Amino acid sequence: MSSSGLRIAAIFAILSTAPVLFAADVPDVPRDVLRKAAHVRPTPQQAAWQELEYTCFTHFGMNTFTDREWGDGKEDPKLFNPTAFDARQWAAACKAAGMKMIILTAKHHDGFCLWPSKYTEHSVKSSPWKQGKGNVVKEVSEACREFGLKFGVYLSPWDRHERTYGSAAYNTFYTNQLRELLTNYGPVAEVWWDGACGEGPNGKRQVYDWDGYTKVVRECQPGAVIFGMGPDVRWVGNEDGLARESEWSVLPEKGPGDQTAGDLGHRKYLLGAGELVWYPAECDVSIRPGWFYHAGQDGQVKSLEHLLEIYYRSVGRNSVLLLNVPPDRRGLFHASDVARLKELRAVLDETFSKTPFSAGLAVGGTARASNVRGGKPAHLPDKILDGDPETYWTTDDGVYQATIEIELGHVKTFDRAMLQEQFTLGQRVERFALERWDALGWKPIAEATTIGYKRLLRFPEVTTDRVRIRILDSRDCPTLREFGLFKASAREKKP
Ligand code: FUL
Repeated sequence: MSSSGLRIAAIFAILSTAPVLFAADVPDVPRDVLRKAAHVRPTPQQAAWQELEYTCFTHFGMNTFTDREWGDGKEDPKLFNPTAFDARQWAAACKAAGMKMIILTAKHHDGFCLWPSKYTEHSVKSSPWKQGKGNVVKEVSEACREFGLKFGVYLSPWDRHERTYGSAAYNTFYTNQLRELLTNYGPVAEVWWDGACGEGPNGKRQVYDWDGYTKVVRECQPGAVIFGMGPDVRWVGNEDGLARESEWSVLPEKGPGDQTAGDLGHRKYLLGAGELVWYPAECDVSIRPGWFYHAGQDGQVKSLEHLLEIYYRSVGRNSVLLLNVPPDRRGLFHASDVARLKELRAVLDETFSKTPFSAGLAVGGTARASNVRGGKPAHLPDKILDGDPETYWTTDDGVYQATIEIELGHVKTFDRAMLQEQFTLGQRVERFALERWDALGWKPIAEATTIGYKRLLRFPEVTTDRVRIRILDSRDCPTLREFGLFKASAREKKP
């Protein structure tokens, strides 16, 4: 590809949307804009969230009992009556699965609240469950703490029950509820806002006060990230759990709640003005066809193969996976879902090292780089094999291509590779290749575009004692934090 072709590819990636929309009219991206993009960094909250990698969504509420996906708000609270509710069973299953957080639907579009909100009667307090004394939010937040998981809340902005919906008064109602959730249940790591919007009983469409809501989150839970209509975490754009081949965490700015910000004109304008922000992708998907539990879908839990595909194309593509597991009418994760989560964990553990940041089959290898920043020991390429996420290899300024050669010590067989950039310094690599040595020279293994927080590569089995990573293009001097080689579990279907 020519260098101007590369620049055009780069702007597609910056915009992180369908290239075809932009092909005709986007000019070359100058190096200074690329460098600027390469230096946009995550906030500490965004960085901590990214490291979670694999998280759980739990859709539980009125719909669980009406067998619906979207309630209309007219449901009788008496229908909510789980027979064996146990948040510890959810948390234990998530923990064993290697998930790091549970995000609970504290309120879905039907407006029924899983905690006894002071601001409505449409909640667990009007249900027969625990004689109206139950509190799902409290029990789930406590179970998360007990099992060492982060806790997050989905408070649907769209509320089909609340009478004030469609007026300014609803914004006060919503912020009151937000405050309740964010002050009474300990640390909240993520607040989840979709843009769902409708008309209230007055026939008017609700105008949400996203800035006001965001202020409440910042004030009550400064450690939390806000998904979707908030400024911290971006929806990947589909509900299949799949990120793009090139998933950039740096994008033109989108103001909180600005629903028009996604259009081409706005993005181009802001890019021209140099407004770039760290806005990483989250991949949400359900383990079943529906977000809520439906007994009729017990036979449709996603297969191991499907979940592995999702894992490689979300966690392995610079995104966080948010996998929904809907509790059933007992208030428990169904046995089929628990079994599938366990199976997925077992296979991932067989394939990848259980030790975080381990280089796997590359442990003990020796690395040489074409360039080391200032020739300093702190940035030598062996830093990518040391299992220490704090250390990293990087090059001198102005170096956009580089090579690291790794001698594995003896012949190894592998079919998976893992690369990480030191993403807290920015996302830079645009294209790279992995190659193996054989008697006749260097042969390609795989080529890909972005790395970001993590890139997982799958390829047919390779046997060699030497590999090399070639950074083919980078927005500024590249960094690599960790690198690993692995042999897939025999239970993984091979590409
Ligand atoms: C959407 C909702 O409309 C769905 O019911 C579900 O909660 C999904 C995760 O987000 O916006």
